[in-house]
Amino acid sequence: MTSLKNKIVLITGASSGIGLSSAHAFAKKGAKLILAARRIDRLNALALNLKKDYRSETLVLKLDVTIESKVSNAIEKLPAKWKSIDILLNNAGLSRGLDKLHEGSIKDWDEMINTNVKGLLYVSRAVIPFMVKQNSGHIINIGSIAGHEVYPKGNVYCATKHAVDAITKGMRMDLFDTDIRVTTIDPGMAETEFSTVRFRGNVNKAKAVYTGIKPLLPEDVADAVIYAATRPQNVVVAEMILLPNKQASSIVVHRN
Ligand code: NDP
Ligand code: 8X3
Repeated sequence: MTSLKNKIVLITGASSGIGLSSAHAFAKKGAKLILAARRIDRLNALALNLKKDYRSETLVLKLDVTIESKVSNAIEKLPAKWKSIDILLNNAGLSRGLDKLHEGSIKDWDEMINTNVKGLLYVSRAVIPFMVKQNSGHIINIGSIAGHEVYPKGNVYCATKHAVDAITKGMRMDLFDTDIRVTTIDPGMAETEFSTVRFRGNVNKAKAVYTGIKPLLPEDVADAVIYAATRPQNVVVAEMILLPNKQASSIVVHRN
């Protein structure tokens, strides 16, 4: 098993959902955490909780992953003792809208592409050179079942997650001669703020997504992340698709 004690873990999108649950799970294992997102108040509250619950050392980073100059600057300016990141959890992401392509909002498309694809690339481009220099590290991307299948009106969101799948495979090939590991964890329906963000605060519409099914909890996804991160160094969990029971594919869902 790989111990996570004192490992430095950078989590993007740590202010909510899967990122927040992963922060707790890594902290419980004794990791030191760089918590990144745009909502700094939430990150500060999380850092306090982690300190209280696990005596964790954390660094809070206000970061919008869509702004390349800010990303590279933030990573470059990390204090020396935080620079050697052991695990990068590329989790920040979102969906906006659920529309037929020819009726979709270009602003929504830009936001999804800028966050889920370009944001993940910017953070990876900034962090991986340090990993290559130290010849160790683990990149864990949060993809999606939507990176394996397309569902009606999911067009651009699915495209961004297919891109994450391609980028993950590319990363693994480009790093194959190093000791760096690359993983993608690809969940199906997980109840987080994801659907509230997708439907711009329409809570009823968001709740309806999970009606009659027991979705994944963000803790379930965090569990899978920890599983991948703690395998022995000779083992790479390349890809893990995680579905709630009674979801057989993006659109085949049995609801009570
Ligand atoms: P949440 O909405 O609960 O969390 C999303 C996180 O991403 C927030 O912490 C948010 O932080 C962060 N984020 C969004 N945009 C940016 C940005 N520009 N810069 C920095 N951080 C950003 O949703 P989930 O936890 O569900 O989503 C996490 C990941 O899981 C996403 O990549 C999503 O696509 C993926 N996923 C989710 C599934 C689900 O059903 N929930 C299933 C499969 C995959 P802030 O707003 O503070 O910046
Ligand atoms: C999130 C899961 O099915 O809503 O990636 O696209 S889904």
